[in-house]
Amino acid sequence: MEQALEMMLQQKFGKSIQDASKEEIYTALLYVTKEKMQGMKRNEGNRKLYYISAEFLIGKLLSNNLINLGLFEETREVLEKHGHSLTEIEEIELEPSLGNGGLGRLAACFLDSIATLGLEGDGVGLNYHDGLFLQKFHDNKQQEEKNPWITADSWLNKTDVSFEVPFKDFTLTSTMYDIDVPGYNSGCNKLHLFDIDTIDESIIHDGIQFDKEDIRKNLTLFLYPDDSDEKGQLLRIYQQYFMVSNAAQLILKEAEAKGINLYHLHEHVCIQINDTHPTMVIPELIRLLTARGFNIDTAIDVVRKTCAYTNHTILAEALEKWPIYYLEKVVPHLLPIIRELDARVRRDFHDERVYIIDKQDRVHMAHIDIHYGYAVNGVAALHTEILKESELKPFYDIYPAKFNNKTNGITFRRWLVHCNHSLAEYLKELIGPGYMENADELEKLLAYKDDEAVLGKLKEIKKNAKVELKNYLKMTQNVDIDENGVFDIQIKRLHEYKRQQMNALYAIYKYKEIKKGNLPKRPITMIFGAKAAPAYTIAKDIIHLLLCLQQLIDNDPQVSPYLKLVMVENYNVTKAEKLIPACDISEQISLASKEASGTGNMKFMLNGAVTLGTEDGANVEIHQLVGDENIYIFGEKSENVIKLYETNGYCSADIYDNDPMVEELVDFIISKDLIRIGDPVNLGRLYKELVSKDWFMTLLDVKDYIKTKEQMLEDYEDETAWAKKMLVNIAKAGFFSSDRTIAEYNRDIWHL
Ligand code: H53
Repeated sequence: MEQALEMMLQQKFGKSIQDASKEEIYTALLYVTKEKMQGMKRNEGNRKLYYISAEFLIGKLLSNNLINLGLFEETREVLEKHGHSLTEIEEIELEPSLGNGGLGRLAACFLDSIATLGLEGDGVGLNYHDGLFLQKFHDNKQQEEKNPWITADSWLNKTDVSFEVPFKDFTLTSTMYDIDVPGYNSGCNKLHLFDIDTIDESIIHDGIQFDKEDIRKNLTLFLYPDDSDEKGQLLRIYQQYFMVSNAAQLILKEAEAKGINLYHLHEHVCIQINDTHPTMVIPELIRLLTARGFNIDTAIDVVRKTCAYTNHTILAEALEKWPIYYLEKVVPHLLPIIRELDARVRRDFHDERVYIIDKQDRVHMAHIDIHYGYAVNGVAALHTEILKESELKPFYDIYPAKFNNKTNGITFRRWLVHCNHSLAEYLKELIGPGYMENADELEKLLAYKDDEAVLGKLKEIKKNAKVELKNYLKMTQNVDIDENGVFDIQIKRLHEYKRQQMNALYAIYKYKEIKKGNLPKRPITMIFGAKAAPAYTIAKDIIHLLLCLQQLIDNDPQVSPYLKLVMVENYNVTKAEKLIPACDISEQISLASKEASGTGNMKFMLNGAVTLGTEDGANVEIHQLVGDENIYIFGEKSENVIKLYETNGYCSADIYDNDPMVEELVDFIISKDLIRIGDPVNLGRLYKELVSKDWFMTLLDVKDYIKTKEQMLEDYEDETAWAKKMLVNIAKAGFFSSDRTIAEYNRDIWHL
């Protein structure tokens, strides 16, 4: 590495490591790493996977690639020898925000594990120039700015692969960019990102505004452009079709190059449809096969044996239904095929709940996936049960064999080895390096459950991580936190079902308690990180409430020594990597039944945080693994929540009117204290929402939540008992390795 780096620095900048700037060292490292990856063997198999996804939240790649190439330690040492630190060099890399949350990060973890298991599988997505918006806080409100990440020197490799993508009024020519995906101790795959050459970043003005109709200039500008109006929704259809038409053409091109008989395509190719965004790949592939002479029956049959679908949500709003009229405006050539697919369903099943086109002339994308794919999976045990027993029951009744569960996972290379290097090293010392490839070996840690020295060391590692976070927050946001406090962290997309608003009510509770003189035994540091979709009004109101609370607490000398609330600006993968190792209490407080899985919950436990959660998503499996002693569960169970929805049995106003404690907490949102700081429109709207609607049942669970968190804070004071909980959480996290998840996908669905 030292030699390679020296040579690259000479070649690019005519400098030695000694004289080079951080930027120059970063660039040289980038190219050294790229060269190494180009020299790697590509994974090969009998059947190749194409993982199509609107999001790939890959994060910064330098360290991750170095780890997987086995060069991480060496690079650290070389840099240190010359007075640099890899952490500092890494700061120079811009994070590609090609995803929003769990869905996109899961896709990135999966690419890592697919390559690591030596499977042949490439990702296919879009090369968004500005990714998800950059979040800034101004006047205690979120502002959106553009978030460019593509620079002259980047991980992208331009290829000469290009396709013609036909839309109603014009045809676009694509360019394919590749990012190498090296496996850990294994071969290499690729992430293919499609783009067009005519994108014009200069059309963006006033934050993230742009002309939504100028498709040639805007197609791959942003991930999830504002779709609160028709123009925005049409743009999403343009993006989705562009993504899948390129994917389908790439798949056929590669198959033909390998000499595969397309009538046997399914024996050589498998397509994973990640959520409904890539659904149009089904009619598109049928279209392309019929254009090559297939009759429609055979085309449908081959495609059905090729495509599999992962569902990531039961929220109706996230299950896409596109008006036919939109599809007609963008991709009229797909409509005859979609109508044919619907006609076949109507012929075979007399149940309008499973039709593809509904009475309002909307196309249900998930229905296409389920009828015309060969596998459907949920992402955690409870989620899959809910799909089978309620959300998708009519489909499960028709195709029981298609349904299966694949509990999500995370790559330990990024979420332990990279983000918490000292914990990873200590574990290696204690139980050997085997856990890096076989995560189940983490259980060996259980042998040290009563070992004071080991527990002490775990505490020390946590403390150091807190100090690092403290320094980072000071440097980036100029906020001060106390490393002796308990760190309580909720970082995830801002959504009412995830209930950041319930956590805000806890902050209000604690604020009032401290005002009354009921002081906590040690300072409590509540940390939030979340972006709200630009058009999601209530989510933005929740951010406003949190920022106002932050200011209120900071300015109150009576409260601030005991309570701190920090909203981390522009929460992203890089920030998650700093926050997770420092966490004591992991907030996983979604309304039971609504969080399909969650993956942050897994990252936190792996890093020794204890979960405060509802019986939702993968929390259920975490609970089973660690046992009652090592997790704090509260709130209504999912069966009851589902019943409440079915019977319209929940009325937040009843709780508000009859419970003085709840009333007091909610009223604080529009109290003089807060209105003085904040915007009465935002705070008033949020107050009203909670009292008169509260669709995600905050008030139902808030008291149990507060009680359970108080218990947790009390238990935290028994340091040895708490350290044992940390140890058990780490030891039991092995199940959540994405290597396990991917091995299951391959065993049950992909057969690569
Ligand atoms: O997907 C994660 C789950 C999580 C779920 C998330 C998700 C998105 O991030 C975006 C859209 C969507 O439909 C689902 O909310 O529970 O862990 C990966 O499966």
